[in-house]
Amino acid sequence: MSTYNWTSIREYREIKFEYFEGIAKITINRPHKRNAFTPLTVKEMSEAMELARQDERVGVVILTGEGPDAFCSGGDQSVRGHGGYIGEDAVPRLNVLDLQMQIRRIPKPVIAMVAGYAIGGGHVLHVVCDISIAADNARFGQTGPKVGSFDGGFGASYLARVVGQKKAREIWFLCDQYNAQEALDMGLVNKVVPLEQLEDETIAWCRKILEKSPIALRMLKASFNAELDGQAGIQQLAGDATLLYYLSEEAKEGKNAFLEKRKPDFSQFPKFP
Ligand code: S0N
Repeated sequence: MSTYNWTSIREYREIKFEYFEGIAKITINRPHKRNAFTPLTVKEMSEAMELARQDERVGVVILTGEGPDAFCSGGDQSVRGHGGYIGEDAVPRLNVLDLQMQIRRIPKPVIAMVAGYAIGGGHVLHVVCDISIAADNARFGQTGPKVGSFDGGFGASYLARVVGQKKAREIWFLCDQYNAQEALDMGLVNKVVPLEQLEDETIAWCRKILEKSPIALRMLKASFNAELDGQAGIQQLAGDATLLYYLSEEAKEGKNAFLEKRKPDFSQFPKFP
């Protein structure tokens, strides 16, 4: 039970989406299934993530699961069909891959608040978050080769950047589970706290982040991503450079000159070394 005054931003069927003092919280709300996700869960998370991105009040996003038993146990195997997970429209999807991209591209830090199991596709979700804070009951692992699936995208390559090639291969090839201390030791999470302190600790990290320069945070996130994300990473970083340029008098001179039907005067601006 949270002691913070979260207010609901929008009602959903399989997630909760709430706001408190600059923080958006997205909670997978299927505790009876250890917070396994269906196509609808992912669709709702995706919409909430986009709303959090567009909301100028929001400086940081928390991703979590309802209850103490699980952050997320991955794709709901009971709706896994021929070519993906089957939703109400009977179409098979792997839409969690789009959500992973959104988590990486939202220009605000995303913190995974992990109690209980972070397994399979649920483990990948915490891996792609910028920061992971774990309760002491957290357990981490991949199950793909055991249940007939694999995530060869961020779930493999980015995991290897986080914990190293040997450890990432061990995690996927053996499908073992790791406790919170083991996760901390391999650099898979940033901090481990007693379960009852998990939300307090996460909010404290959010508040420290919210004190910082939003543009500096945005540029840092894009910079960390750029190398691994290739052309898409460069596009994000370059887009942010354009955003900054748009804020300058130099760029405004170009726009103003066009609107005033005159020749732009860029001579007044410094030619930095
Ligand atoms: C999480 C585990 C270890 C918890 O064990 P515990 O505490 O003993 O609880 P259980 O009794 O096992 O579970 C309680 C109830 O919850 C149901 N449940 C749990 N997890 C799932 C799940 N993933 N899907 C459906 N139901 C689930 C249990 O069945 C039980 O229900 P009842 O009480 O009715 O019996 C343990 O539960 C566990 O190991 N779970 C399975 C973990 C797993 O293998 N997940 C799937 C891994 N794969 C993915 O996530 C793929 C994701 C994906 O979309 C993808 C992405 C990119 C590329 C490819 C893919 C792809 O799918 O292939």
